[in-house]
Amino acid sequence: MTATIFALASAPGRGGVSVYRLSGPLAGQTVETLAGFLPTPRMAKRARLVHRDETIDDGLVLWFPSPASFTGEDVAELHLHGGRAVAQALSAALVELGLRPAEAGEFSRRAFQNGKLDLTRAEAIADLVDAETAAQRRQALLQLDGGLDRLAEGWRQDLLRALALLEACIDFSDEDLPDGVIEQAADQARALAAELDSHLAEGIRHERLRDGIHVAILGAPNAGKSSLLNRIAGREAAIVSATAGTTRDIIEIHLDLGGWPVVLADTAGLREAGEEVEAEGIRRALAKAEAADLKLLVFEAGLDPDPATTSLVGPDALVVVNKTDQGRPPNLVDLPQAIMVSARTGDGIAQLLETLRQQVADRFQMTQAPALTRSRHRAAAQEARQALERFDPSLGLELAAEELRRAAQSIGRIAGRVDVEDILDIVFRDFCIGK
Ligand SMILES: Nc1nc2c(ncn2[C@@H]2O[C@H](COP(=O)(O)OP(=O)(O)O)[C@@H](O)[C@H]2O)c(=O)[nH]1
Ligand SMILES: [Mg+2]
Repeated sequence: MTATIFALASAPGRGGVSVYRLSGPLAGQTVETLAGFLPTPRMAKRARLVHRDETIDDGLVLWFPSPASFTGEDVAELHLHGGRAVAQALSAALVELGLRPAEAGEFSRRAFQNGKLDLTRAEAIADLVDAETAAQRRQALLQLDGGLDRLAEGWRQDLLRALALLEACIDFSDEDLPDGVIEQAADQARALAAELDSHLAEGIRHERLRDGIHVAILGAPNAGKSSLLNRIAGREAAIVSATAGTTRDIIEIHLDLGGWPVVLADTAGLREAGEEVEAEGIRRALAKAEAADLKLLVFEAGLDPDPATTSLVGPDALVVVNKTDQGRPPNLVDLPQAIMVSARTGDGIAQLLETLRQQVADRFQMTQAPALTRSRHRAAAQEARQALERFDPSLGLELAAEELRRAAQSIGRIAGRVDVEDILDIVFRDFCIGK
């Protein structure tokens, strides 16, 4: 028999309400034992929960009989006073009554297995729980709405239709077939390939939105990169030192920039390395610059722009001139649209952040929804794309049909319609307990 599981589904502060969720065959019987009754389905009812003549708490109980519940199983919810003693007494009682604590993601996993959620919606729940900014929340809600599931299922149906056309050609002899059937299948495959290309191109940006948009701070040693990061972070996140070359590792802070999730990374100074550790820092700084979505290039007012940093000026870089508080005029030869700041006094930082926000918004404003938001989705779409690349009816109908079958299989993996066991662990691994 399936185990009945329970978990604290909310994490309240002191004085808050704790919601416990129970799911499985023992859920109803457990509520009856503790509350003395089973409430009308989906109606909250006040109850005193008693176990072995000891009152655990006075709260609300809800009853969601199978199949109309989140997991599709019998589900009960107990809304109790938040507090450690209540949690301890309840957990002990539930375990004694034969339930066990749920593992991370186990409720969603059961919902998926009972056909209540497809994988993209399950992932959207995890994303919503993790969403830290408005843009991430909106993206998660779109996916929770089933947009990606419908999109992928539409692609899969297109592939299955094209496959059916080809199979008809294989099964019947030439003379029985209406003209143009093979061409029709080939047209469908071509159209789908083009659509996959456009979604794959945009998918990277959606993944970035999910994971955070990466901005690297680069510049010569002592230009004030670490001070700038600290000023933006509002705390001592990076070690600032008057000795050149002290930032040897990468320090990152996460920002909510007007709704956009930004990961801002400090780096070591760009110059000839004096010692081995520093050389490694510079190597990492350049790798970070390469991988970043945007770069903040920091120059020091009054000094000639150093060639290493100047070489990084480009459309994905913002030029910042720091230490404007020292009264030395900025040397702006070859530096377009520089933003003047002082990490020391905070002057210009608001304008820098606003410019950065605009750049991020310009780049990441999405045109395509729903979207491939995870590398898992992209990998599946890419596999399908490769199968369509190989698809060529002129090389033999059986071979061509096989490629369509492969493409449909890959696309089916996005929503979890095929090869389910392989991907379940990957998907539910990152969930939190109680979801
Ligand atoms: N006057 C002034 N000094 C600054 C400013 N920003 C940084 N510094 C100083 O410049 C030195 C190097 O700063 P740091 O942030 O470690 O530079 P990094 O090597 O680019 O990370 C430190 O002594 C800072 O106090 C600024 O805006 N004005
Ligand atoms: Mg530094």
